[in-house]
Amino acid sequence: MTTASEARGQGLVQPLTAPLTPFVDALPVPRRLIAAEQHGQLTVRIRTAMHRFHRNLPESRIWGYDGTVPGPTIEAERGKPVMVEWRNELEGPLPVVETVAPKHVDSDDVPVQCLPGLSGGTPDPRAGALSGHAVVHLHGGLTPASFDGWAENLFAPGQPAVFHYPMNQRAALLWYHDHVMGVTKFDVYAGLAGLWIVRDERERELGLREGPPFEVPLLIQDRNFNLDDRGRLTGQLVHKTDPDVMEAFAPFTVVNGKVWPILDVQPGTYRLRVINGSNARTYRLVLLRDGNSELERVTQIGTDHGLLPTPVPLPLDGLVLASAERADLLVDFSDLEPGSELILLNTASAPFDGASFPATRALEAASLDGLLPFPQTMCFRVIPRPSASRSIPTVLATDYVPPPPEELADAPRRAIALVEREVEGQANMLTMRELRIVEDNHAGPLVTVTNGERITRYRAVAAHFEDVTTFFPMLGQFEVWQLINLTGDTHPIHVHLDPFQMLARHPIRYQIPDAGIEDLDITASVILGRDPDDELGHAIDDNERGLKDTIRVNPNEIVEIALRFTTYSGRYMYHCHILEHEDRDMMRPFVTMAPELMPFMA
Ligand SMILES: [Cu+2]
Repeated sequence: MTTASEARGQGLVQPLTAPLTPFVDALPVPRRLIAAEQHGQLTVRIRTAMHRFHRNLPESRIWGYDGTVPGPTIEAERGKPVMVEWRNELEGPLPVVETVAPKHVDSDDVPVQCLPGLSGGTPDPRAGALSGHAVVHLHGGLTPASFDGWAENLFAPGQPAVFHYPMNQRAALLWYHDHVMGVTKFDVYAGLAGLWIVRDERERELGLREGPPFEVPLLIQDRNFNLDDRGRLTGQLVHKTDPDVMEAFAPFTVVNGKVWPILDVQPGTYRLRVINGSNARTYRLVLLRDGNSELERVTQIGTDHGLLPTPVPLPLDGLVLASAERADLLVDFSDLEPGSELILLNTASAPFDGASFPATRALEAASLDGLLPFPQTMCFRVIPRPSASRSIPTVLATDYVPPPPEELADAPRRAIALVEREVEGQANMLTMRELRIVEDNHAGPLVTVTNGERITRYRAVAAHFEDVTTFFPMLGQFEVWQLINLTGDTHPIHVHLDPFQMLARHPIRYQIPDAGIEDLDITASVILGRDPDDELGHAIDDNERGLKDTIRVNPNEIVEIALRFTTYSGRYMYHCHILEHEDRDMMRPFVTMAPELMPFMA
């Protein structure tokens, strides 16, 4: 039997029948809130509201900035400060049912995360008691610490918060979202996310599109919904995990607040500002026409913190975006006949571990075991208009400088091990173990990193968010951070404040003895060099060579990044951007320091 979704999915093979029809709702474009039109002074009300995720779904209760999902897109100018009064008017309870299903699969062996409803789980009353504490973080913002949205500095409903954003930073697509300690996964899932675009003269010199119809922001998220007692979708948001998978990977892909929307496009060049705003899901996006990959239509011009030095093609397998990563894309539809349809499809199974999947096989990407029952993301349909393609500039950013090797040679180096620990009767706990080099005669649990003849010995000095702060980077000085992944999944690691640059991905192999992972201590031996069973490329994609604030650290690898904090002193955070990891407990503080204050640190 051919379902409507298969027919509309251009031959896409799906193991489950989609309970919602894809590509029937028009892609919404969030309302623009242009700071210059309001003298840089904005008020955003954080409200409980109703939102319809699909025309065949009842309305859903949500929490949204200005009561919408996504919130309004704030547009700012480089160098022109923006003040936002974030007015918390939330009314509880949390509009999301939180549950842990009792089993990973249902009676038909279908992983429960592929299915709507609670799958036998009971709603968590503690989540149901959440009444709407909030704190807003501008992701990618070069923001003074007081206004960065420290995860514990909350404002309850009725309590005011006025944040100042200097906007002394490159043009880029940022996003603002909730960051409350321990419950970011619920608050963002409930709808608390919006886009923030910084614009500057360089982009205007290049003639890049600004605003509708040719500049289109795409905030991609996954969501799940409850069922009524007759098995019909209710629209109530469900955050469901299971005993095997502690992250929520929801079956329905939502773009700008609609499930599987469709966008009518003119035969011209579009600028798509794409961001993955999902809790946990990584996307590998492929553009298909008549079942064939047409990635060559797409050129990437920018990444997390704005323009790349030169345009780059997408990776052959497709554009990988983990949670919070962004891409600025130019897509050429100019040669297409009216009525042509192109589908943006996701080929990344979940949890994502970096494994490749060829774009040529994209139609077979659906996978129940891979928690990807419905790979379709959205559809573009060409409408009759005169054709107008635009040439793509060959030189983009003129201010991009790679980190100077001589400064890196003397740079302080910090090592962080990403570690997953099983906890009896509870979800696994993920932490970032900050490592300190120890003497050769040190006794006790150690992480050794062997690079050829050289062995570096470390002990863990911090693991949990509330452990002592150990990172005090000096303003103006380059640092090199090594992120050592000792888990089986890819983690998108986000550092607040200034952007950073990718230096290297080193393949590693490692051993952790039984009981080697304790609450703080860890015993592991890490050897640089490829494991024979490791099939990952560990390459740096061209689009990872720009200014990044979130970087994927794949299994069996060490990622090295060069950071330099430039402007603001204070207490900031770095964390995994898989929200279920961040909340449990893959987040750590660091304090940026003016050099003149360092001698006075006790
Ligand atoms: Cu993680």
